[in-house]
Amino acid sequence: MESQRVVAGATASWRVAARRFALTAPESTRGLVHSKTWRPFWRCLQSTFRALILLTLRLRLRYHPFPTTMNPIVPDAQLFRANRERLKKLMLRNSLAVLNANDVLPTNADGTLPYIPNADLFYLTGVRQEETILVLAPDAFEEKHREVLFLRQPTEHLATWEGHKLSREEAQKISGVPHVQWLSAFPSVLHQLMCECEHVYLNTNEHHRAVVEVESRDARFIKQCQARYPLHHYLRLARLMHQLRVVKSPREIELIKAACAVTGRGFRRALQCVKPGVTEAELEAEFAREFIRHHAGFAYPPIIAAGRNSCVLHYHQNDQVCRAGQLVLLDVAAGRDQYQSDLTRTVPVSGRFTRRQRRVYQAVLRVFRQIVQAMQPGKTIRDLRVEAEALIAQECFGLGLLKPAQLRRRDPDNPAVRKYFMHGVAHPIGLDVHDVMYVHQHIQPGWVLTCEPAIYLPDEGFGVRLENTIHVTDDGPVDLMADIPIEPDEIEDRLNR
Ligand SMILES: [Mn+2]
Repeated sequence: MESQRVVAGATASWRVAARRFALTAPESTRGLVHSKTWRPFWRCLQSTFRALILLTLRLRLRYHPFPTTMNPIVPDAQLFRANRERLKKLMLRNSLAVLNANDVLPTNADGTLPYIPNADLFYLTGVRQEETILVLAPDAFEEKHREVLFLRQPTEHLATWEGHKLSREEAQKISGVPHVQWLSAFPSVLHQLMCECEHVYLNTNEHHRAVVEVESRDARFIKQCQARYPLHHYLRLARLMHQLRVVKSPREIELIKAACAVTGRGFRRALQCVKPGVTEAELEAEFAREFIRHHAGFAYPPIIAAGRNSCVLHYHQNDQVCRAGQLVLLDVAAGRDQYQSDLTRTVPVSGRFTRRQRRVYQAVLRVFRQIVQAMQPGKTIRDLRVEAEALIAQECFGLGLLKPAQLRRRDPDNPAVRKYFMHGVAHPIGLDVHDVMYVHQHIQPGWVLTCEPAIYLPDEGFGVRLENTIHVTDDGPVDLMADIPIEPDEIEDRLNR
């Protein structure tokens, strides 16, 4: 919006300049630069150029242009409007839902962590600005109360210190929410709606692995709301959000694909630098360069783990030297426009796998392919894990790691294979890397899952994990990272170019 205003302003001053030019055209061109008549013209020309430069910068920053070779899709109001419609269909009659933005989290002194928008609020509005509130009341008496977005009111002071804040028109354009108000209007609108409605959906973090030690904005709001209106029927919005978010629409798939494409670029770039003596940090920097250039970021803290470090599941130190003969595990992927991807490759630092490394690599790759094929609607994530454990146990037998007796002794809660493969084989991914779902849910078409089998051999100084982002469809699984090298020959070829 602002950039359009800049253009409009520039065009207007250009017109004034042109008119002045027409009036003074007969004058000799000799005195052009110095003449008083011409000065306004030059000034206008200058400001037009300045406006054009600003416009270019602003477009680059705000609208994330993408090279034409990559998918140019960006999330838009159509997506968020459709998401709200899907949610409203699940809400009880005469109900209200309120969603709050995440807090800006403090660090030390006056520092703050980089802002992470609330995924549910983004899913329903596309707005990534702090302090935003969304209210949905599909059956509200007043039409203007059925969908309302509340924003922090922009001020000169905020503009100077923090930069641009959304205008009401901009928020309306991004989200498609018809009514956008400043936060100061929220208490009275809320009170009116609370007096009308019976059921209230509020948001909590119900991710099955979430460890929440700080109180979120939503959690504070729940306390305030229940204290002020204790007799309403309160419901869990998370139950509905999980149900919706786990099934991705075609538009969301395009967005995840765009993130996968940036991940592929980063991996190919990092491969060019893998050689004995390179540090894990230098490889991380190669990924970062490629991601940032393409308006993306790390989807999660990258794991760049050489040698034995590859057996540390959440290794984030990334500061060791990669040595000849070692493998380096790269669990690094990009997130873009809030949509995430997840990739792991394990590559030989010297450019060639040893025989043993290659055997283990191919064992993991076989399991990877079988589990991708096993990603069919109707199964649960747990089913996939059980299948993966059985396959990896067989491979471990082939590799001389497990004995036949260990294979026969079946303890479903603690199979012998967990010594070499101790984590899950799949998780949903989307707005969050470990996206929301309920563990008992059956996989449906539209789910996007990672497939990440591994074999860890700390005693031998290496582990191998391979991971891609997979789209489950009616016609079978589609590997959204099928173009990213995974065959050991191709990895070696690239390393030796
Ligand atoms: Mn993963």
